[in-house]
Amino acid sequence: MSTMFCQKCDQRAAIRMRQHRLMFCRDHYLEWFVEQTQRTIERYHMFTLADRLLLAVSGGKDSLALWDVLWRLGYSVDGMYINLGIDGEEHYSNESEQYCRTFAEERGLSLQVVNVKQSFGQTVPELARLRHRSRSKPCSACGMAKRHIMNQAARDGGYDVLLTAHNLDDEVAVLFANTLSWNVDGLNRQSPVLEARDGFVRKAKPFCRFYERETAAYTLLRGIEYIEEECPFATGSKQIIYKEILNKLEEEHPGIKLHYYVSFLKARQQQVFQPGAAEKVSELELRPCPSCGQPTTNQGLCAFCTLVSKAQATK
Ligand code: Q46
Ligand code: ZN
Ligand code: ZN
Repeated sequence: MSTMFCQKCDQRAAIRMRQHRLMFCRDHYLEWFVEQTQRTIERYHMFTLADRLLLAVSGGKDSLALWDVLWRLGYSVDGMYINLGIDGEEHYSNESEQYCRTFAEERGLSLQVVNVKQSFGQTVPELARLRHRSRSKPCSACGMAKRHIMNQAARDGGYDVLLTAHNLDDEVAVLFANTLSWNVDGLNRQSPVLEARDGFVRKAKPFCRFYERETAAYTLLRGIEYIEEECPFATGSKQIIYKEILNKLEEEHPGIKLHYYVSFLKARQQQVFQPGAAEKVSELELRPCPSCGQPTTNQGLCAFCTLVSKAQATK
């Protein structure tokens, strides 16, 4: 194969992005990536330099890459790591925490850590077993706990926006799942930005237009160290299967994932996915949880506090 060169200088290309018809050397790629992040932030009016941002970091490549980019762009962004108490082969949660701590220390950034076992008495897999004894994967309880803890931290800390590092591959996998079941409420809620409402903090996903391959290349070329091990519960998930299918499509049709996502956002903007009657009713019925004060549709405690009180009762 002939040598490929950067489109901006005479260096060898470090990355070729068929979907954008672009090739860059290391330095020009890093520059492009930071510029594109800023463009996405502006395109969707996500936040400004005046906002206080809280970023959910997992120790993985996407969240650490996002923290690095926002820090370089001069945003005021703190990190938040939730230690879920997941073991895996290498004590997955503790190792991930260490990557986040090292990253923050090296750059003088502020990181908050919540250890679920220490704060709520049980690890996430233990809490999940209390909820659904029969299920082998703790993912639904895990997702609920993460959303709850993040929102609480953002509210308590007076942050303007809560950020996550979901990339395009994550977004199209969710979109695919929502389209397969015509989950109109899910489609309506899927957005690069979700405005604050009824006790939920404003949320944004500045990496939503980057392919996973692009965030991986940024982390690698920037020399950011991150946890390579995946959560042991991630294997065999539907999301991974959807990602594989979408990757096959992308191989044949470079750019199709971005097209799928962008066309969806356009349709959403045209209000093709109006919230269903069920969601309208539940919106009206949101009330603060008597224990934590976060919004819930439950009559008494919210789902997370219910689980934690169960855990305390079993001790
Ligand atoms: S939900 Fe499930 Fe993830 Fe929680 S238990 Fe692991 S795979 S970390 S995004
Ligand atoms: Zn170059
Ligand atoms: Zn609660």
